[in-house]
Amino acid sequence: MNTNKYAGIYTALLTPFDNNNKINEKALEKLVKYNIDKGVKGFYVCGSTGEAFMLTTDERKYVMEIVKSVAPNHTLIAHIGSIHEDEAAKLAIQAKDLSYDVVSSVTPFYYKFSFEEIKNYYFRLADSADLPMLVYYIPVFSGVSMGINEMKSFLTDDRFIGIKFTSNDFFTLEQAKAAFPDKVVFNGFDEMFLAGLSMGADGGIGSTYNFMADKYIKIQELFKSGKIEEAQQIQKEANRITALLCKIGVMQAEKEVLNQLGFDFGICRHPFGEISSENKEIIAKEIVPYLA
Ligand code: MN9
Repeated sequence: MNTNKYAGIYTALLTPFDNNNKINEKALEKLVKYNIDKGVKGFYVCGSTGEAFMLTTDERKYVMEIVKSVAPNHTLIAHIGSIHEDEAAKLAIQAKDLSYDVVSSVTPFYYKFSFEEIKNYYFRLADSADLPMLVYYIPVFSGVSMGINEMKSFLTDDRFIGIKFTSNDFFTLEQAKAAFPDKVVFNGFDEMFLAGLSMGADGGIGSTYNFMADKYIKIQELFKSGKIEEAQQIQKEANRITALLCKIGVMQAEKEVLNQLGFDFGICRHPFGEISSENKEIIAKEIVPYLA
């Protein structure tokens, strides 16, 4: 069974904006406290879900500061990834200054970088951060696919603690965990959390955790005690909701859920659009009443 010190459930925080499109500090503080009360192990800060690539470097630093101020004793992972490598390095240093536990980066995207270039990007950042590095693997968004051999080139290095694995290639996940049992692997697709656990994931990092962390904590507990059917039942309940979120637009819908729960998260930044009143109605009737 997993005993990795990083194992557990981490909320991939959404970023709240006010009516002037500025970061809403109070709303973020409230959500972090709410997730702490639910029992999460920590937070993944400014990842895809946090609209990282639509924030300035200063805004990313500001979000990191807010989260640290409310959760000083939780495990905090700063996503610092950017294809502007100097900005990523700057964020890495800021994460260190703010006493974050781990830095993480998406694989550099958009241009078709070679694996050698990708590797050098990570190694340079791992050095500038002087913090443990978690590779953020998300081929569907980044366009970068890796197999076990590519993953090995990170996991054999002491500076790398593991992988945030947002892919349904569970065979590779299993191979990574089998070859490196002491490294941490986080499941990235919430709707497949139980599957990820069964193939060796040590926990999960997810966007639907913002308001359903309790469900994933429970799934992991049940999995550990061998109560698989009960775990499946909760995964199924969560997935009914996640399917609706995906249909509407995941992050836009998640912010609307939080708004309806009283968190004042506003809307996503452009180019994301607003969701329709019909979809708000669906969220009110088919999602919000089912959240604890
Ligand atoms: O942080 C999230 N990944 C992305 C993880 O948004 C790309 C997931 O939580 C998904 O939003 C979720 C729905 O597909 O699993």
